[in-house]
Amino acid sequence: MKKTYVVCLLLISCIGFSQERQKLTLWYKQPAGNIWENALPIGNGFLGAMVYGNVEKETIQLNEHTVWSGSPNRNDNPDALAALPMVRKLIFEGKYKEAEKLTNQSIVTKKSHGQMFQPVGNLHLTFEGHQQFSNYRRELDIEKAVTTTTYAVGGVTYTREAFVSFPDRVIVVRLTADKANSLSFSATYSSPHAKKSIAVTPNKELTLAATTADHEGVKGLVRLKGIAKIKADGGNISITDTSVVVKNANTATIFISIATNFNKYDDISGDENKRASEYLNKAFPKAYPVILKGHIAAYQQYFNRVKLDLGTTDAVKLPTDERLKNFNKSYDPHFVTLYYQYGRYLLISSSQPGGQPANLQGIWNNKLRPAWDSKYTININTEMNYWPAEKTNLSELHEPLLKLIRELSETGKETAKVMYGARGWMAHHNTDIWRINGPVDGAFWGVWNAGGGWLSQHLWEHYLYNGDKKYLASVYPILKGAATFYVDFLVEHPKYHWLVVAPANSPENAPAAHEGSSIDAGTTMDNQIVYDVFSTTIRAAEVLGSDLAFVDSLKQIRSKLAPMHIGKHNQLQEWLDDVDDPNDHHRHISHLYGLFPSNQISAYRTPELFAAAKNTLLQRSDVSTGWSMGWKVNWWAKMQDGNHAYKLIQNQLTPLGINADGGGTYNNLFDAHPPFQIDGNFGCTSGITEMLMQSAEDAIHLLPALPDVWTSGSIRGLRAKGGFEIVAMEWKDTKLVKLVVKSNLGGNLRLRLPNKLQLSTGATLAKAQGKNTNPFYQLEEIPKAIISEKSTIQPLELKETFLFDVATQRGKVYTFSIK
Ligand code: FUC
Repeated sequence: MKKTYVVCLLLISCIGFSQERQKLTLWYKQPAGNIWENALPIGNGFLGAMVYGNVEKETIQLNEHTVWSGSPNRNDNPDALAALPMVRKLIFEGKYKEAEKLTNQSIVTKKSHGQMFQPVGNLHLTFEGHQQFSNYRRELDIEKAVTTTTYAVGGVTYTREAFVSFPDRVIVVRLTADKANSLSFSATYSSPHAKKSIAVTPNKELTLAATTADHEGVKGLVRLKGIAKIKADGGNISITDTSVVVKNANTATIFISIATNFNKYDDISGDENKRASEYLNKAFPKAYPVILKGHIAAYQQYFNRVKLDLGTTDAVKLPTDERLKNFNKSYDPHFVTLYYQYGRYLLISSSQPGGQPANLQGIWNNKLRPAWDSKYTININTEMNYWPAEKTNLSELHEPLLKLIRELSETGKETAKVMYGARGWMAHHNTDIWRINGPVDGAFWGVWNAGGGWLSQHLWEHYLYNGDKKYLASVYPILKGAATFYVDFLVEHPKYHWLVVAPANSPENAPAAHEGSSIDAGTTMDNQIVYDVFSTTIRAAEVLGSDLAFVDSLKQIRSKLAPMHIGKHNQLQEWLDDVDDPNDHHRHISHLYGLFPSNQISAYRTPELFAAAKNTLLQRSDVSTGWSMGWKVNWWAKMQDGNHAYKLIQNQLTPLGINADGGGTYNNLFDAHPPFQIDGNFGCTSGITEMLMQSAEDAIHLLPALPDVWTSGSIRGLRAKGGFEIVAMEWKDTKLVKLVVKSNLGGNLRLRLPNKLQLSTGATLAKAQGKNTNPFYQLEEIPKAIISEKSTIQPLELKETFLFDVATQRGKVYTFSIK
């Protein structure tokens, strides 16, 4: 008895510090059935697939990143230019309903409201006689990016593996049986497209050709071609009119290649047949172990950069859907690790250099008409998708978004000119593969015109992490274009006399006083975005040492922007007028853009605004749609409140249907708006990072928001601004005990720590002095907030931290430990 007790104690400590590393897998005891959100996603940024793991009739649902409805098109509304003065006049006179009406008539597009990301179709595998099975398990190993389904029928164990090869650009499905000549199945295609043809060629290729849908007056002209070809060992392969049939094989490998005629947003002259054949013919001769090895190596080159350990408990023994069900009632810190790394997995699988950026569903969609067209909503969702990119060490995967921004800056020049008579470029609140910039969905949503401005900040962020001046010079014209648009578009507010954006809105929300219209001028978020666009353009020009006359005029104009306001409910005002409703629980809290992802609201530099941001967060409440909860994890991390951030993680990691009026998580750990929207996955991964490390202020802040449930843990491989890499970091009993930082760019490393550390040489760290000299840690002086006379706002009490400076050299590694 005594002995067992001791063993148990040992075991508990083993569990706590997880000596035995727990594999990162999503796994289930039952097939997905016909529920898409039970199926498991695989992808390589160009191709995506959902693997159902159904036994008798397996389905592999297929996506390709450029399969979109429509064809090259624009959706500007040139009537806007003539209507603009009147719309502004009505707004400034407080006639919001009328302004909205005129906006709907003359500003909102009369053309496409954006095209749809569409599926390719499905590959079906039918296994006769496999209705009854035992020993079933399906899993997605996110350390290898491979799904595996195993089961037994008639004493034979069958295994199916599937992955989307990164280097070979094909989907590979490997089928094996543990007894010779036991593998028999037939393969067919189906597709929901209206214009399609499915055939089997004499050389036993299963082909699917389709053309995407016409939509909102735009002709569907994307042509896709899918080819599936099977290599079998033993047995034989035959064909029918519609299927390829494998009989009595030992193993079979299916290669699926998909391509389209899409080249670029304005060019669809590619040859989908040639492309699909080329990818297939290159991959097909390769032996399975070779192609698998190449795939895993390419994937792990990204995935393995970050390792997180928050502890492991017995809960890991359960299947993923049960862990999700139990998460709020049990102690399962490893589930957060799994969800965190799943976010990185999903980004690696849906966003690769040369491909399209992750859309609302990443690259996974089975519907011809998906929710919100599964396009790019750029008033939050698309940006959120890329929040984890830099800090979780996936900087290269930011590329598809950065390219989209470049392309929007090309198409958005005409929009700025024809709609608003402005130079530079702009985009409203949505875009699609054709890089539309016009206002869609109606004035309430579409009038917002800061999509380009917000997106442009990603260009600057990429520079702050990597410090590549050549890159900065290449994107400077885009930043400048975003700023130039505002130089021309801002108008003086007749009442407040600041320069403001008009028309504007605070995305998708309306003050009660506006009788249901969202239209306004000088909303807080817009003011913050314009401030950032100007500030980053100024900084970029200064780094590049060019364009200084423009810098000068931008500084002048910037000084006339509206500062932030603290209102009568001690809240950060969403609008220039103090009209916020403290009972408004709207999912968008756009004015907290200034807290995160921007850094204008700071615990250290703007204490009153920081306190007001907290009140706003409390007033808006916690449970909401998936992405909204993901954003809140980041905000509470910025508030340095780990327990509240953790509460939001709990809210988010709740099975669908439990959070009243809110989102949650599907069995395959896809984020639920609902429906599935991938932004929440990415937002939460970003938020968990922000709980452990932040680098937005003048220092790298470690463990800024550790919740009580993660007293001990470790993380490796995070990246911070200024080219610093947190090679390793370990904490015990809430104390940071070990830290290893690599300096890739040199310069002063300023650390904000929860406790004192010493250098591995034993040298004590120098207390930080004055302004951080590191050029990547320069901060703007935020204009003083205007505080309502009715406000009683007081700065919050912050946890004690310790600030140190370490002069670093490029390429060197610095190790710190607790005394
Ligand atoms: C915005 C949000 C919705 C949804 C949609 C894709 O309109 O307000 O919640 O996320 O984008």
